[in-house]
Amino acid sequence: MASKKTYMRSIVTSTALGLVLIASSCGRDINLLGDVGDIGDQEDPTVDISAIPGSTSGASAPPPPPPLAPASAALSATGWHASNSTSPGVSWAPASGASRYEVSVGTVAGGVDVVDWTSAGSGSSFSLSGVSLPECIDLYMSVRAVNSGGSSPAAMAPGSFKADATAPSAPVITAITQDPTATKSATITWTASTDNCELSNYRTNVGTTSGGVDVVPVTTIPSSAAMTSYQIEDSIDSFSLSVTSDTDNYTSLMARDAAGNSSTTVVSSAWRIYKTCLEMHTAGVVASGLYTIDSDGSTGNAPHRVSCDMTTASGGWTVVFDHKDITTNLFASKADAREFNVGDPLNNRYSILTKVNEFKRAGRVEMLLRWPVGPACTNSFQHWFQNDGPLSVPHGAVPPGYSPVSINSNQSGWTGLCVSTNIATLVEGNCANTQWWYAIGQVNRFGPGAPGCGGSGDTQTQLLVR
Ligand SMILES: [Ca+2]
Ligand SMILES: [Ca+2]
Ligand SMILES: [Ca+2]
Repeated sequence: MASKKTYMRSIVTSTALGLVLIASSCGRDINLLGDVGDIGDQEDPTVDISAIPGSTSGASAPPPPPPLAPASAALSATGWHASNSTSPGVSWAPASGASRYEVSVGTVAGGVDVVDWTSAGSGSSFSLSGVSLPECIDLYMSVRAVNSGGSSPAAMAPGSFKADATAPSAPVITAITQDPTATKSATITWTASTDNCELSNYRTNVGTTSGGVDVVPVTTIPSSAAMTSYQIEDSIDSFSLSVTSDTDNYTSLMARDAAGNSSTTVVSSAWRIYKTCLEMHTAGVVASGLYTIDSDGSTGNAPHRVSCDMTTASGGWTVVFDHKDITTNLFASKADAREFNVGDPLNNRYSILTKVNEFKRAGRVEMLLRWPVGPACTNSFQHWFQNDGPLSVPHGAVPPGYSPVSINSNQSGWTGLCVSTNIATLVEGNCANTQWWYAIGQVNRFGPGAPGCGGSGDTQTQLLVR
């Protein structure tokens, strides 16, 4: 302590000569004059006089001239900045004579109205932190050099940035349209997100669990700020998609703003390529129309486009045979009538009779044979069960499991459907007798059309199953 007191006396002596000494220790400015009266009885190891510039010279040098401004300054990034408490980095060319630097932020180039000159150390780059920047507007940064003689003019970093630390609102999925195929997702529709600054786009992913990414990883929907619906399609918009049939999928959606902030993620209800129109109907799809199903499940044949009747007799019917304009539009062969124009259910000659057994439930198939345009029985139909599809039932007896539900015509001994032995048609509905009424898959003309419901003038025949 003796040596300490000696140093302090030298300060007092200097004071007597008119010097004012300020020492900085541990980050605190200490007016040593104010401490003089305490010298005799305090122990203050924090003041090291040897570190005070000029303390041993006994005279002050004139202040140096202020340094020149840094020759250049630059922002590490211009444009959107996903923070309002930090700035982008600003860097500069070291200025001769500088002992340290200061940076500022303003709403105009060179401005200090947002963050006034703030110490930036003695290096050549700095990022502000712990500040509160206004969001969404152009902000500009400047740097100046400082020494004990003053400060340089400002060097303005070219360009500007916009702070945005606020995420967009989450989109709200309002509908999911059941229209997936092997290469297309269901269509999701949503209420647009909003952002405090600028909404940029949406990102989406698909998984077999809610929020999952195992089907489609998180991918940006390009140029999509104004979008409110989207259907992911393989090889479109950077997406790669292969949908597995008979498996639930979930589509996730999030919005992003221009700064890259993401909203919370929302997830759709489940969607899938169903096996049958009845499964879709049971899942809540109530609109008749064209859909893709995979009637033999995730393996075997590829999914196929079908027409679903969601209203007749409680709905859920898959059209498996549709023959229009029978008078002039016969099948070329019985083989054609077994399976024709798969995937094109609106064609004048459409048949997936080969797939009927894929629609079995509890060991039997529910069928509906319909004549939409008559003239004999317009829009009337036969509605029944039998154990197997008609291609699996030989002619000669009532098909096993035949069980009528609603039958409009018993002409010529209707019994359900079986393979016909007649050269004119593939399938018929008089399995236990020699007639071939209720013909399906005609290759020869019969009178003005088909022998169908109660006559021979029917020009369109449809078979539906569920
Ligand atoms: Ca924002
Ligand atoms: Ca399949
Ligand atoms: Ca017969």
